[in-house]
Amino acid sequence: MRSATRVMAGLLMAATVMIGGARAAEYEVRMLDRGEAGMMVFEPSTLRIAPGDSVRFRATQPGHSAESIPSMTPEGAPLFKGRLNEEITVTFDRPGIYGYQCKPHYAMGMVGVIMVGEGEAARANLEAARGVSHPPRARARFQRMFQGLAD
Ligand SMILES: [Cu+2]
Repeated sequence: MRSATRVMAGLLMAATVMIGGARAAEYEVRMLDRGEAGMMVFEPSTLRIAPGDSVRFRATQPGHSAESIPSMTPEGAPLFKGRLNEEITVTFDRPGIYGYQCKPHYAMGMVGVIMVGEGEAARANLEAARGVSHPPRARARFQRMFQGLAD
């Protein structure tokens, strides 16, 4: 049952939409009090997407938000900032690493990373993003996420 649900979620996340003739995907990140990685999480907390794809931050449970961490955003890319309980959809046009947080639960480690694009362009700000300092729980989760993006 659990795995069937996951497969369905995966199919939904991979649903593609047509934008100006190019195929762009829309992904979903849920904001949760409790997930597979523990308390106060974005799920999935790591995404690899293509330029032009968008991510919908779902207010699955109340009390959360999604907003950019400016020091973990590619140079020149727009910042996003959802209010508490707000569901936002963000389109990522510029390649690179995007770190984001839930404002109320940043110190509890409610953070996530989106890698846009592939190769050099996607990693242009990787070292800068990895070098940003955070409270201990956020730091620990970011470290695991960056390990997952290393290959
Ligand atoms: Cu939160």
